Amino acid sequence: MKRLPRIGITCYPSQGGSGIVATELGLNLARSGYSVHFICAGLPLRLRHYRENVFYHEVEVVDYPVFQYPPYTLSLATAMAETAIEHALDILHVHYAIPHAASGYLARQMVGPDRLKLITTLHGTDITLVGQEPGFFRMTRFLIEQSDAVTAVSTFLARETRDVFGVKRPVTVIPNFVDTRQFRPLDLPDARSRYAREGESLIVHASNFREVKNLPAVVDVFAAVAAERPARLLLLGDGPEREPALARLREKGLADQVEAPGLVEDLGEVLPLADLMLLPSRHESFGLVALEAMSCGVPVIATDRGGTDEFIDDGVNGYLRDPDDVSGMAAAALTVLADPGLHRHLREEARRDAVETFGSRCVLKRYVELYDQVLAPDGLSTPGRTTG
Ligand code: GMT
Repeated sequence: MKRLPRIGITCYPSQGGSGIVATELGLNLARSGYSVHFICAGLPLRLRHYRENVFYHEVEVVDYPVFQYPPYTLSLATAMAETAIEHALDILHVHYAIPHAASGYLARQMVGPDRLKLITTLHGTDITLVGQEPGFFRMTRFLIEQSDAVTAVSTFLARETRDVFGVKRPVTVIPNFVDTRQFRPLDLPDARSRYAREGESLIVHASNFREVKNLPAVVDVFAAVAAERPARLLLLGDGPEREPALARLREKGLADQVEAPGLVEDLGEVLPLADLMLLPSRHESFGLVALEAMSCGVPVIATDRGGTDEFIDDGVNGYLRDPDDVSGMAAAALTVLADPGLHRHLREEARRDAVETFGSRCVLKRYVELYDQVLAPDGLSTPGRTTG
């Protein structure tokens, strides 16, 4: 019997969506019998417990007084190559191009391009922001072209990759997915009462609190809603914009209507307690947390910039608004919160779409098909095509 490919996965271990997607992908593959080796700078957030077929290799970054900066990319490349040789990996699947695709490229060259394939999954700012920095542009384009396969988490991101970098190679769209058993509707009045009193609407925002998440809009929309009806805001996650957001809430006299517990590992237990999610990002290539909320039956008012319209249907299972349209977002929130029938309808539609189209099982088989194509004798790609 043909053995299943052995997969190495590299991702950022932090709370960002790319690390979550990579970890969930690896865990699902391991459940299906694949050996999955995570090669990362730290233990990914959702990889805390022992699981069969899952292996974790922490990258030790070598420092030396002569280095101005410790060369993480090179230590990662070495760890990838050593793991690939020792465990006979077939594929390195890297998430977030910079610098993971560079390390993967080096590792593949060290091991031998016939023995080890490189798949790069693009997640967002690796293409829309960081990858376009003049200091990274040429390198990002080179890595996209040199990978054996490239995937993007939305059609928007695949288009952006082709338009901005002028690459001709195929970029396969494999959308993000959600474990619909872990993220499911729950009716838990006791748990909810930790965050909101009887009669109060509970509005949630969850992110890594970076500038792109547009926290001022979260605060302003919440302020507009709270001016009209009893409401509380639940801020989940942590990052540089968390303190400024809390300060803005204090300035508006809303400090005692906010709960900000920081990073919550079991998001699937908390999201279903909310009535509505706000995700007014400056842009989102996908917006995984919005899909997780929808899977919990929580409608989302999300940014209309990026790939959110690939799973949010405005007015049907949530709302899409311009990130600067605070009054539009507040109006949508007030409409849905004031109308239990509409709210129920949105909740049901959100859950249904998450289950039917974006459940792990539907989406993961597309990664498996890609692995098989990349490993097929005639392969998928022709690394080396450059556009100058
Ligand atoms: O690109 C980023 O900002 C980082 C990345 C992350 O690690 O959170 O986020 C991106 O990847 C997620 C998972 O695929 C997507 O759901 C997010 O939309 C995307 N972030 C942005 O496009 C801003």
